[in-house]
Amino acid sequence: YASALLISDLHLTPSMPLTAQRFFDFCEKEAPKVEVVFILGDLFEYWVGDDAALHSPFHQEVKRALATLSTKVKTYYFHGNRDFLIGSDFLNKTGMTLLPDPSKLEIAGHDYVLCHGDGLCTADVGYQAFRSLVRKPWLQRLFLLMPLDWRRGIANHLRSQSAQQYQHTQQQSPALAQIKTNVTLAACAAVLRGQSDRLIHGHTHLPAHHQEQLGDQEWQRWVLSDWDMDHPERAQPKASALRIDASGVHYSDLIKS
Ligand code: OKV
Ligand code: MN
Repeated sequence: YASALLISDLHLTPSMPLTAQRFFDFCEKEAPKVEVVFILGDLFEYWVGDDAALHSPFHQEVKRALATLSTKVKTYYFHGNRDFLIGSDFLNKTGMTLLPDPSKLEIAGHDYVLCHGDGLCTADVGYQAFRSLVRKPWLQRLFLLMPLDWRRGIANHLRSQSAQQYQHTQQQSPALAQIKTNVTLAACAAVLRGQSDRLIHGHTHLPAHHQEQLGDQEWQRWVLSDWDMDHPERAQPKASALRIDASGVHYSDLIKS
Protein backbone atom coordinates (compact mmCIF):
# COMPACT_ATOMS: atom_id res chain seq x y z
CA TYR A 1 0.00 0.00 0.00
CA ALA A 2 1.25 3.49 -0.87
CA SER A 3 -0.74 5.43 1.79
CA ALA A 4 -2.44 4.35 4.99
CA LEU A 5 -4.26 5.73 8.04
CA LEU A 6 -4.12 3.85 11.33
CA ILE A 7 -6.48 4.42 14.27
CA SER A 8 -7.36 2.59 17.49
CA ASP A 9 -8.99 2.93 20.89
CA LEU A 10 -12.05 4.95 19.94
CA HIS A 11 -13.96 3.11 22.68
CA LEU A 12 -17.25 3.99 21.00
CA THR A 13 -20.40 3.82 23.11
CA PRO A 14 -23.75 5.63 22.80
CA SER A 15 -22.74 7.61 25.92
CA MET A 16 -19.84 9.28 24.04
CA PRO A 17 -21.60 11.13 21.20
CA LEU A 18 -18.77 13.60 20.47
CA THR A 19 -16.28 10.77 19.97
CA ALA A 20 -18.72 8.98 17.67
CA GLN A 21 -19.23 12.19 15.69
CA ARG A 22 -15.46 12.56 15.32
CA PHE A 23 -15.37 9.01 13.94
CA PHE A 24 -18.16 9.69 11.42
CA ASP A 25 -16.24 12.80 10.24
CA PHE A 26 -13.07 10.70 9.95
CA CYS A 27 -14.88 8.11 7.80
CA GLU A 28 -16.39 10.76 5.51
CA LYS A 29 -13.56 13.26 5.08
CA GLU A 30 -10.17 11.99 6.24
CA ALA A 31 -10.14 8.27 5.53
CA PRO A 32 -11.19 8.27 1.83
CA LYS A 33 -7.97 10.17 0.97
CA VAL A 34 -5.77 7.10 1.53
CA GLU A 35 -5.55 3.63 0.01
CA VAL A 36 -6.05 1.63 3.20
CA VAL A 37 -7.35 2.16 6.75
CA PHE A 38 -6.27 -0.03 9.66
CA ILE A 39 -8.32 -0.08 12.86
CA LEU A 40 -6.03 -1.53 15.52
CA GLY A 41 -8.71 -2.60 17.98
CA ASP A 42 -10.99 -1.20 20.69
CA LEU A 43 -13.27 0.54 18.22
CA PHE A 44 -15.95 -0.21 20.85
CA GLU A 45 -15.89 0.13 24.62
CA TYR A 46 -17.25 -3.40 25.02
CA TRP A 47 -18.64 -6.17 22.82
CA VAL A 48 -20.73 -9.14 23.95
CA GLY A 49 -21.59 -10.52 20.50
CA ASP A 50 -22.55 -9.27 17.04
CA ASP A 51 -26.22 -10.02 17.81
CA ALA A 52 -26.23 -7.36 20.56
CA ALA A 53 -25.63 -4.70 17.89
CA LEU A 54 -28.55 -5.79 15.68
CA HIS A 55 -31.22 -3.71 17.37
CA SER A 56 -29.11 -0.73 18.45
CA PRO A 57 -29.48 2.43 16.32
CA PHE A 58 -26.02 3.56 17.50
CA HIS A 59 -24.32 0.39 16.27
CA GLN A 60 -26.30 0.52 13.01
CA GLU A 61 -24.94 4.01 12.40
CA VAL A 62 -21.34 2.89 13.05
CA LYS A 63 -21.88 -0.11 10.75
CA ARG A 64 -23.23 2.15 8.00
CA ALA A 65 -20.25 4.53 8.28
CA LEU A 66 -17.78 1.63 8.02
CA ALA A 67 -19.67 -0.05 5.17
CA THR A 68 -19.63 3.21 3.17
CA LEU A 69 -15.93 3.69 3.91
CA SER A 70 -15.19 0.10 2.81
CA THR A 71 -16.61 0.85 -0.66
CA LYS A 72 -13.98 3.62 -1.04
CA VAL A 73 -10.85 2.21 0.63
CA LYS A 74 -9.58 -1.15 1.88
CA THR A 75 -10.40 -1.52 5.60
CA TYR A 76 -8.63 -3.88 7.99
CA TYR A 77 -9.55 -4.69 11.57
CA PHE A 78 -7.59 -6.02 14.54
CA HIS A 79 -9.35 -7.25 17.67
CA GLY A 80 -8.75 -5.14 20.79
CA ASN A 81 -8.90 -6.29 24.40
CA ARG A 82 -12.50 -5.04 24.62
CA ASP A 83 -14.03 -5.91 21.27
CA PHE A 84 -12.29 -9.24 20.60
CA LEU A 85 -15.71 -10.87 20.17
CA ILE A 86 -16.40 -8.89 16.98
CA GLY A 87 -17.28 -11.68 14.58
CA SER A 88 -18.00 -12.50 10.95
CA ASP A 89 -21.49 -10.95 10.98
CA PHE A 90 -20.15 -7.51 11.92
CA LEU A 91 -17.13 -7.88 9.61
CA ASN A 92 -19.27 -8.92 6.63
CA LYS A 93 -21.72 -6.08 7.18
CA THR A 94 -18.95 -3.48 7.43
CA GLY A 95 -16.77 -4.89 4.64
CA MET A 96 -13.72 -5.03 6.89
CA THR A 97 -11.11 -7.78 6.81
CA LEU A 98 -9.93 -9.16 10.16
CA LEU A 99 -6.15 -9.52 10.50
CA PRO A 100 -4.43 -11.74 13.07
CA ASP A 101 -2.78 -9.89 15.97
CA PRO A 102 0.15 -9.28 15.37
CA SER A 103 0.47 -8.98 11.56
CA LYS A 104 3.31 -7.79 9.33
CA LEU A 105 2.38 -5.44 6.47
CA GLU A 106 4.30 -3.50 3.89
CA ILE A 107 3.29 0.17 3.75
CA ALA A 108 5.04 2.80 1.60
CA GLY A 109 8.14 0.64 1.18
CA HIS A 110 8.67 -0.47 4.79
CA ASP A 111 7.62 -3.54 6.76
CA TYR A 112 5.55 -2.79 9.86
CA VAL A 113 4.35 -5.11 12.59
CA LEU A 114 0.85 -4.00 13.65
CA CYS A 115 -1.07 -5.12 16.73
CA HIS A 116 -3.55 -3.80 19.30
CA GLY A 117 -0.93 -3.71 22.05
CA ASP A 118 -2.53 -5.52 25.00
CA GLY A 119 -0.50 -8.62 24.15
CA LEU A 120 2.66 -6.53 24.68
CA CYS A 121 1.74 -5.59 28.27
CA THR A 122 3.43 -8.66 29.69
CA ALA A 123 4.26 -7.02 33.05
CA ASP A 124 0.56 -7.39 33.90
CA VAL A 125 0.52 -11.11 34.57
CA GLY A 126 -3.07 -11.04 35.87
CA TYR A 127 -4.34 -9.41 32.69
CA GLN A 128 -2.40 -11.84 30.46
CA ALA A 129 -4.05 -14.75 32.30
CA PHE A 130 -7.51 -13.16 31.78
CA ARG A 131 -6.60 -12.61 28.12
CA SER A 132 -5.54 -16.16 27.38
CA LEU A 133 -8.71 -17.44 29.10
CA VAL A 134 -11.26 -15.27 27.26
CA ARG A 135 -9.46 -15.81 23.93
CA LYS A 136 -10.07 -19.57 24.12
CA PRO A 137 -12.41 -20.45 21.23
CA TRP A 138 -14.36 -23.02 23.29
CA LEU A 139 -15.05 -20.46 26.05
CA GLN A 140 -16.07 -17.83 23.48
CA ARG A 141 -18.51 -20.31 21.88
CA LEU A 142 -19.97 -21.08 25.31
CA PHE A 143 -20.29 -17.36 26.15
CA LEU A 144 -22.00 -16.63 22.82
CA LEU A 145 -24.52 -19.44 23.44
CA MET A 146 -25.73 -17.64 26.59
CA PRO A 147 -28.79 -15.37 26.44
CA LEU A 148 -27.91 -11.75 25.71
CA ASP A 149 -28.96 -10.47 29.14
CA TRP A 150 -26.65 -13.01 30.87
CA ARG A 151 -23.76 -11.89 28.64
CA ARG A 152 -24.47 -8.23 29.47
CA GLY A 153 -24.57 -9.11 33.17
CA ILE A 154 -21.22 -10.95 33.02
CA ALA A 155 -19.68 -8.10 31.00
CA ASN A 156 -20.88 -5.44 33.47
CA HIS A 157 -19.55 -7.51 36.36
CA LEU A 158 -16.12 -8.06 34.75
CA ARG A 159 -15.85 -4.39 33.77
CA SER A 160 -16.60 -3.10 37.27
CA GLN A 161 -14.20 -5.70 38.78
CA SER A 162 -11.49 -4.55 36.38
CA ALA A 163 -12.03 -0.85 37.16
CA GLN A 164 -11.90 -1.63 40.90
CA GLN A 165 -8.72 -3.71 40.46
CA TYR A 166 -7.06 -0.87 38.54
CA GLN A 167 -8.07 1.74 41.16
CA HIS A 168 -6.68 -0.53 43.88
CA THR A 169 -3.30 -0.92 42.13
CA GLN A 170 -3.22 2.82 41.37
CA GLN A 171 -3.76 3.62 45.08
CA GLN A 172 -1.32 0.98 46.34
CA SER A 173 1.44 1.94 43.92
CA PRO A 174 1.06 4.44 41.05
CA ALA A 175 4.52 3.38 39.82
CA LEU A 176 3.47 -0.27 39.56
CA ALA A 177 0.19 0.71 37.88
CA GLN A 178 2.18 2.63 35.29
CA ILE A 179 4.46 -0.34 34.59
CA LYS A 180 1.51 -2.74 34.30
CA THR A 181 -0.38 -0.53 31.81
CA ASN A 182 2.57 -0.13 29.43
CA VAL A 183 4.28 -2.47 27.00
CA THR A 184 7.55 -4.22 27.87
CA LEU A 185 10.72 -3.94 25.79
CA ALA A 186 11.03 -7.73 25.82
CA ALA A 187 7.54 -8.22 24.32
CA CYS A 188 8.19 -5.61 21.59
CA ALA A 189 11.54 -7.21 20.76
CA ALA A 190 9.95 -10.66 20.59
CA VAL A 191 7.11 -9.60 18.27
CA LEU A 192 9.57 -7.87 15.89
CA ARG A 193 12.40 -10.43 15.96
CA GLY A 194 13.30 -11.54 12.45
CA GLN A 195 10.22 -9.67 11.09
CA SER A 196 10.76 -5.92 11.07
CA ASP A 197 12.24 -2.96 12.92
CA ARG A 198 8.99 -0.95 12.95
CA LEU A 199 6.13 -1.53 15.38
CA ILE A 200 2.76 0.24 15.60
CA HIS A 201 0.19 -0.38 18.32
CA GLY A 202 -2.49 1.33 20.41
CA HIS A 203 -4.04 0.28 23.73
CA THR A 204 -1.81 2.23 26.17
CA HIS A 205 -3.26 5.68 25.26
CA LEU A 206 0.29 7.09 25.34
CA PRO A 207 0.72 8.44 21.80
CA ALA A 208 4.41 8.88 20.97
CA HIS A 209 7.20 7.87 18.62
CA HIS A 210 9.98 5.89 20.30
CA GLN A 211 13.43 4.74 19.20
CA GLU A 212 14.17 1.63 21.25
CA GLN A 213 16.79 -1.05 21.73
CA LEU A 214 17.21 -4.34 23.57
CA GLY A 215 20.57 -6.07 23.23
CA ASP A 216 21.61 -5.76 19.61
CA GLN A 217 18.01 -5.35 18.38
CA GLU A 218 16.89 -1.80 17.50
CA TRP A 219 13.48 -0.59 16.40
CA GLN A 220 11.07 2.31 16.09
CA ARG A 221 7.70 2.17 17.83
CA TRP A 222 4.66 4.38 17.22
CA VAL A 223 1.78 4.40 19.72
CA LEU A 224 -1.67 5.49 18.56
CA SER A 225 -3.81 7.85 20.64
CA ASP A 226 -7.21 7.12 22.09
CA TRP A 227 -10.21 9.16 20.92
CA ASP A 228 -11.92 10.48 24.01
CA MET A 229 -13.66 13.66 22.82
CA ASP A 230 -16.37 13.56 25.51
CA HIS A 231 -14.26 14.23 28.62
CA PRO A 232 -12.34 17.47 28.02
CA GLU A 233 -11.70 17.70 31.81
CA ARG A 234 -9.95 14.32 31.96
CA ALA A 235 -7.22 15.27 29.56
CA GLN A 236 -6.71 17.34 26.50
CA PRO A 237 -9.22 15.94 24.00
CA LYS A 238 -7.29 13.97 21.43
CA ALA A 239 -8.22 12.02 18.39
CA SER A 240 -5.40 11.48 16.04
CA ALA A 241 -4.63 9.01 13.31
CA LEU A 242 -1.22 7.89 12.18
CA ARG A 243 -0.65 8.53 8.50
CA ILE A 244 1.96 6.64 6.47
CA ASP A 245 2.89 7.61 2.93
CA ALA A 246 5.97 8.29 0.79
CA SER A 247 6.80 11.30 2.99
CA GLY A 248 7.03 9.12 6.12
CA VAL A 249 5.03 8.46 9.28
CA HIS A 250 3.06 11.36 10.79
CA TYR A 251 0.44 11.91 13.46
CA SER A 252 -2.43 13.71 11.80
CA ASP A 253 -4.28 15.81 14.34
CA LEU A 254 -7.95 15.48 13.53
CA ILE A 255 -9.02 18.18 15.96
CA LYS A 256 -10.00 21.36 14.17
CA SER A 257 -11.34 24.00 16.52
C1 OKV B 1 -13.74 -6.64 27.71
C2 OKV B 1 -12.40 -6.41 29.66
C3 OKV B 1 -14.76 -6.70 29.86
C4 OKV B 1 -10.01 -5.94 30.11
C5 OKV B 1 -16.39 -13.49 28.68
C6 OKV B 1 -15.80 -15.50 27.57
C7 OKV B 1 -16.40 -15.60 29.98
C8 OKV B 1 -15.82 -13.44 26.36
C9 OKV B 1 -16.19 -12.75 27.50
C10 OKV B 1 -17.07 -10.70 28.56
C11 OKV B 1 -16.62 -9.30 28.79
C12 OKV B 1 -15.94 -9.19 26.45
C13 OKV B 1 -16.40 -10.60 26.24
C14 OKV B 1 -14.86 -6.74 28.49
C15 OKV B 1 -12.50 -6.47 28.31
C16 OKV B 1 -13.53 -6.54 30.43
C17 OKV B 1 -13.18 -6.45 31.87
C18 OKV B 1 -11.67 -6.28 31.86
C19 OKV B 1 -8.98 -5.63 31.15
C20 OKV B 1 -16.20 -14.85 28.71
C21 OKV B 1 -15.62 -14.81 26.40
F1 OKV B 1 -15.25 -15.78 30.59
F2 OKV B 1 -17.19 -14.94 30.79
F3 OKV B 1 -16.96 -16.77 29.72
N1 OKV B 1 -16.40 -11.35 27.49
N2 OKV B 1 -16.67 -8.54 27.54
N3 OKV B 1 -11.29 -6.21 30.48
O1 OKV B 1 -17.42 -6.40 28.62
O2 OKV B 1 -16.41 -6.33 26.42
O3 OKV B 1 -9.67 -5.95 28.94
S1 OKV B 1 -16.44 -6.91 27.72
MN1 MN C 1 -7.17 -1.60 24.46
